[in-house]
Amino acid sequence: MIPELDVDPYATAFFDDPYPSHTAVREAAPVVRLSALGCHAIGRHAEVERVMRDWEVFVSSRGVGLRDYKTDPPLRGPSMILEMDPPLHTRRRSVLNQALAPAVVRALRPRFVAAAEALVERLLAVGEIDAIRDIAEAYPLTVFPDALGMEPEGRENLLPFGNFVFNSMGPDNALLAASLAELPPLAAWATRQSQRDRLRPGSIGMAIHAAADRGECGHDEAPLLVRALLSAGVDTTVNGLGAALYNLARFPDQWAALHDDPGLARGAFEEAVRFESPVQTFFRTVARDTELAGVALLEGSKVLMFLAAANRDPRRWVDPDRFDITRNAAGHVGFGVGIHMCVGQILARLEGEAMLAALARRVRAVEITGAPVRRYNNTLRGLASLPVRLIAA
Ligand code: OVM
Repeated sequence: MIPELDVDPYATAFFDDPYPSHTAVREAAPVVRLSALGCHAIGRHAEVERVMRDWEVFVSSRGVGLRDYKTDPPLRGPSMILEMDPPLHTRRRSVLNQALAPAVVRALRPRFVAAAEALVERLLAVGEIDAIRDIAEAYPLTVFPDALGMEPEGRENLLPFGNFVFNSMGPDNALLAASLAELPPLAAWATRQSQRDRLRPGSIGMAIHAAADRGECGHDEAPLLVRALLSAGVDTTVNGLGAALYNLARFPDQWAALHDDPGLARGAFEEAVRFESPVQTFFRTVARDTELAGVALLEGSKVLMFLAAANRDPRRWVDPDRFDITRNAAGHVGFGVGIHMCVGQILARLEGEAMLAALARRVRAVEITGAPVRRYNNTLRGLASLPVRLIAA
């Protein structure tokens, strides 16, 4: 018998404190049923990794949210890459891999570092700031669209558009309704901004259009691949950076360690992604009858993967609830695993490292000066506001 749990991962009480529920899912069994959603769920690191690696049985093409595209039409054009299986996925993935290749990202580094250092100087002059609005949002909102080659106008659409994309993977709740209400102009903007004539020569976006010129993908596919980067590339990084800042502020010994050795910046960002899991959940759909950890799963079953629970599974991590920037966080599933593993991860890590290193060098301590405010989203975990005081070194 599969344990049936009364856990609703889209309830406000869950968003406010998901950890007891994560533990309940993880400790009940390798596979559980969630009565609130009528689907299966997994919360242990081993099973999450196994399901993500087995893309032939646990497919993405029927949607990586709660909806099964076989019976429920997608709310957005299904992603050209995230919600595709091989062989279609493989060709498009290689286009994005090249557009975001290590050499491309390496060339961006000086600009990203300079932008982070300039931002820290401006913020130190102010002193009391909102770490979410003024750092976690402000920094990715300049360097990422610049690298993508976007025009300056319309960037205020990026966060609400991403908010919709990640709400769309959950149930038909109030969060989704609010996102859908503001969607039409956002979607029109994202489509326009992805066209070749809106992108700067030499940019990541233009590299995707150039791949179409070489026949590596269709001219109809290129703007949709640019659009996928607009969908997936900003809110994720904002919440990753926000997670790092929140936990470094909550645990002053960790900030002190980072200030003593700014070389820990990269590890601090990785640990924040493990510890807070900005992307909390993704689904797969069972394409043919199968078995997982001794449990029979029928074709058409939706499986909810609690990435955040796997990232704190005591079977995998020593002292998992401790935020420790010196730990080796490699192997977390916050960027996914296997063929769909985050295509922008080196860009995300560059943003995280550059910003945290710039802060580490110039800021001795960060004091939380007001109540943090949570931002609710069906897939993303993060704050809307974190008032802090920066203490200069
Ligand atoms: C996409 C897409 C959208 C949201 C998230 C994502 C985390 C990908 O459109 O391809 O990956």
